[in-house]
Amino acid sequence: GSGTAVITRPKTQTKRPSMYRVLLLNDDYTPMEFVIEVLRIYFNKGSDDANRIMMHVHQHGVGECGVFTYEVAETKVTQVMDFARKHQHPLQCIMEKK
Ligand code: NFA
Repeated sequence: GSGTAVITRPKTQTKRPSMYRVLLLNDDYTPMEFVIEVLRIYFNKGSDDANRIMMHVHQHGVGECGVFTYEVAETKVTQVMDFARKHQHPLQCIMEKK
């Protein structure tokens, strides 16, 4: 405030960005092949990884597709939700802070 001297210490250290998990949620209607396609197209997974992650989501209810910075995670969620809606599947994709 007025008359108060404030000395700030210059901070040159670079902060690491917060990371976000992108998750797929299971449902009863989205075809397994569609989920595999999502994992291959939007998360750059090979067939074996894509199958494993899809089956994990199918059996456990939720599974991790990848970990990204905020803007990248948000873009993946939007792209997957738009793709699912376009094909009239109820697949849900969400992000959470690690
Ligand atoms: N449970 C879906 C089915 O049996 C497959 C699925 C897996 C859906 C992973 C969503 C996520 N057709």
